[in-house]
Amino acid sequence: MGYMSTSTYTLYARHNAGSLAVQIVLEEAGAPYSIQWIERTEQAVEAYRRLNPAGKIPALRLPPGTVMSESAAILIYLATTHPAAKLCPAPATGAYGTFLQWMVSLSANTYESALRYFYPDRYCASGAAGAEDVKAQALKDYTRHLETLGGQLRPYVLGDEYSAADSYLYMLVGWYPDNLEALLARLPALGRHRELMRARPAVQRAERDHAEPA
Ligand SMILES: N[C@@H](CCC(=O)N[C@@H](CS)C(=O)NCC(=O)O)C(=O)O
Repeated sequence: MGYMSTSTYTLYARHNAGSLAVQIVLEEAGAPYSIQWIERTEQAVEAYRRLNPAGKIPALRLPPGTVMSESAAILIYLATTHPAAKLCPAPATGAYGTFLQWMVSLSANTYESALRYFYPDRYCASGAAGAEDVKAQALKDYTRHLETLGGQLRPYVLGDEYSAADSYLYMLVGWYPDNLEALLARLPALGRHRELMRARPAVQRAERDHAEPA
């Protein structure tokens, strides 16, 4: 595929997958992009591995031609390289440190527990009973991570400054596999966050595109 330089981004995406937060941030940034949907078939994923050897969604081809993966890294890259969109605090401020902290925590902790919940068999070698245990623990961890951050929203992750961390959190809350209504009732700040996010045109656009086709 090479390092062909273009003026736009290409988002490698899948319906209901981690590319949602990247599309939200591309929309918020007003960045020019196109979407390439990667199907779940073995053949499509095999071809996609030439671009992203891990085979995971999302990946983003940057205008210089580099294809990068890892959702948090992509979001940080976009937020930092589109300063006019104000999707993260200015580097060298304390708030930027807090931004990086939550971006990495959302990826390493919250997203990680979601993956453990949805792919439990990858996390144990002892068959179905073990996978059920992994899944139960993953749900507890998922809940705990959302409680930790949910208790700190004022109303956004960084206080009154909206940032790319909010798109990331919004996506991960949307995947919550247990009783989401009950969670949001218990964590009103998280419920309010969800309402604020849903009112944003960038979120509406990305959600429409990321919905599973009928
Ligand atoms: N750490 C990666 C995780 C990406 C990831 O696992 N994505 C899921 C979709 S949300 C995926 O590609 N799953 C397909 C698979 O693992 O086979 C990131 O943050 O980008």
